[in-house]
Order: sequence, then C-alpha cells, then structure tokens
Amino acid sequence: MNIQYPVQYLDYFHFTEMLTGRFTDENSKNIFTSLLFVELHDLARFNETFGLSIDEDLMMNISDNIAQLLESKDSLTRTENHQFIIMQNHSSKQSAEKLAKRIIHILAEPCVIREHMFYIQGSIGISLYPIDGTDTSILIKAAKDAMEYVQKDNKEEIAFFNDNLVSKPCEKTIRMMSDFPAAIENGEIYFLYQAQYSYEKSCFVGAELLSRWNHPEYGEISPETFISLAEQTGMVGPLTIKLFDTAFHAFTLFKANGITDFSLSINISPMFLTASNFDETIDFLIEQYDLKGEQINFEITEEILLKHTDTLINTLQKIKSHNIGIELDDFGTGYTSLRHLAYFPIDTLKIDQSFVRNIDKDIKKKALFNAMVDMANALDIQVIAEGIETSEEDHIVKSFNSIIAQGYFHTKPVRLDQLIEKLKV
Ligand code: G
Ligand code: MN
Repeated sequence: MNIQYPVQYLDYFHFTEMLTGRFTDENSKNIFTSLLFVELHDLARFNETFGLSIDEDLMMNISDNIAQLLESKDSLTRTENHQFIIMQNHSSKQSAEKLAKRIIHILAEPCVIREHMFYIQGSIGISLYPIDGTDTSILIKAAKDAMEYVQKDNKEEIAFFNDNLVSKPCEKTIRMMSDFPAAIENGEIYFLYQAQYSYEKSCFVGAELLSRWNHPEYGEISPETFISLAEQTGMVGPLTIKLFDTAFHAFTLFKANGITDFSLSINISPMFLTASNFDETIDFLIEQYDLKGEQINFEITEEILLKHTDTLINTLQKIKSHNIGIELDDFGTGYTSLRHLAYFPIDTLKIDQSFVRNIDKDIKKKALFNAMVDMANALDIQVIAEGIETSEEDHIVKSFNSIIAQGYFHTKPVRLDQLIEKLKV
C-alpha cells in the first residue's frame, strides 16, 4: 500500500499489537482513544460486471481518501475484505464523531475508477477507550457491534457502542415481524400520495404511493425498515396486494371527482418482481382490481437490473404488455450501468434527490443532472426529479426540458382526500 500521508498504515497483526501496547503502557493509559470500524457495503457486487478485482481498486482508492483525513498520531488497518479499523489517538467523543462524519462525507462522493462511476455506502461503529473497555479485542468487538447495529437497525450511518445496542434492536425487530401481518389489515400500515408536477402542463400528472407504518408502541417506522421486514417474513405479496387495492380505491374516487389523466406509481419490491408466479399474479391483480395499465407505473430500483437475466427481461416485458409504465427509482445512487437503460424497457428515470439537493449551489451536481437528462432524452425516457425542496432548486430543474417534479416544494406526501382536493383546484 502506497500511502504518502503522515499516517500509520499497519497490517492487522501489527495494528492489534500496537493497540495492546498502547492500552497497557503506563504512560499512555489515560489517553483517550477511539476505534472506528468502517465497513463498505456490497463492493463485491461490482466484480461480476467489471472484472474480478474492481473491489480491490475501490478499497485502495477509498483507503487513500480516508488516510488523507487522518493525522500522524492515528493509525489505519484493513481487517476483512471491505473493512477498515482506524485508531484515533488523543481523541474525544466529538473528534471521533467528526472524523466518522467526514468519512461518510467522502464516501458519498462518487468514486471514479477505470472510467466507471461507483457509488459506495458505508457504516461506521465507534468504541471509546477506556469507557467501553481497556482491552484490544473487546474494543474492536464493541466497534464492530456498533457498526453492525448501524447496518441492521438504524437509519444513521454512524453509531457509538453502548451496552444496549446489541440485544435491544433484536427484540424490537422480532416484535415488528410478528406485528407486521396484522398491521397490513388493521390500518396501521397506511398510504400517502406524493403528487408529481409537470412544468409543461402546469399541473399534477401523477403521484407516488408511499407506504407508512404507525406502530402503536414504536410510532412511525421507516419504510426502509418495514419493507425489509416484509421481505424477510414473506409478507411482500400481501403488502403489494394492499398497494393495488389502495390504488384501485383511489381511482374509484378520482373518477367520482372527475379527475382523469392521472397515474399512480407503486414501489415494487425486487422480491415480488422475481417471484416465480409473477406473471399469473400480475394478470390476476390487473383483472381483479379492474385497473388499466396506463394508470399505473411500477417503480423498481437499479439493484434489480444487476441480477438481470432473461427472466427479468421477460418480466419487464410482461409488465409492458399490460401497458404499465416502468420507472427506475433513486437513479444514480446505486449501481449505475448506463447500458441497462438501453437494454431494459424503462419509461422513466427518477433522478435521486441527492442530485437535486442544492443543485442551485453546486455546479457539479447541476452538470451530472444535465448529463442524466441529456441521456434520458436521447433514449426517449421521461425524467422525474425527486426531492425538490426549495424554489431555487425548482428554478434550476424547471430550466431543463420536459421534466416532472416530485418534492416537498410542490407537495409533501398527503392523504388521499387531501390529494383529491389539490387535484380539483
Ligand atoms: O426511494 P423513493 O424515491 O421511493 O423515496 C421517496 C421518499 O422520499 C418518500 O419517503 C418521501 O417522503 C421522500 N421525499 C419526497 N420528496 C422529498 C423531498 O423533497 N425532500 C426529502 N427530504 N424527502 C422527500
Ligand atoms: Mn419510489
């Protein structure tokens, strides 16, 4: 490893040896130290497409970037394939948190290797010497536990170790898993609608159907959490059927209120899409709920295209045969192979909110946004810009041709009756 920065890069063995020496030496015993356990998510998935060692190149690139954030008193090592441990010497809780945030920040920047752009995510767990332990292996485990907690149960990317963190979320998860099926039926899981604005037509032309869970004990649970629970407990089917039922009910009310030319977008889990009985299920749902394909869109994520097989092409064509639109959600955040756009029958790109946030202040974001819109236009793909929050952002997005806007600036997600009121005026 060729690092020019004034940082100690050690192999794992020497790193732990150094820590042990550090924690047992009488002279340094009272010096506060932090361990940051960093794991990068899913790097191996790139290998299949880009060659065997691209994850290694990414790791090198990222470790270089992380090393630049460290000082000479700090040390860095790699443990397993996609993990680092950093020792921040003479630290404080605040300085460890600051470093962790800076790491997350540099990870958020796209990483360019061999002309490809990669978006990497990471989780960081932090343990503190001597608060969480005075022994190397205990402190490393504590930092790792905190990192795993971040990955499993938390929306944050950073966590400090604490004694409750290992067992507590488990109980909560088990409880949520067992409550989930009833929640679909008893209305705890409910749906909001976030309308999408066409600049060209100067009106709302569609809405995304968003699931929410208001748990009697835990309050609002994030969709990321409960959708992953649904996947683990085999409840994706019932949840998707509920979405169809909800869409059907919404269209009945639209009709009664004279609202036409309006579409609803439904988030479809990869698990639902790749189920072996997908074809029959979709035929059944369209017929059962008397929906016209033109009225609905399926939002799918880039992740599913990764595992593309002939069956996925068939599945997407099946969807198209019902005239259901296909939207690629959160575009630009995950795995971006532009080839997919030409290969799969995609109707709409939903450019992720991270490109829109501060687009008025950040010329690089504007340039990326511009490139995505140009590309979509060339492929005859509609663009939806997500997460427009301010009039300044709106102004920039609007300056591009024929974009549809979704974001708090135009409307937050609202209940069906509120949506209908909005559409009637
Ligand atoms: O991944 P997907 O694009 O389906 O996620 C949509 C989520 O983004 C919804 O939960 C919605 O509430 C949220 N959202 C929609 N518009 C905005 C916005 O303008 N700002 C922020 N921060 N979130 C938004
Ligand atoms: Mn979506």
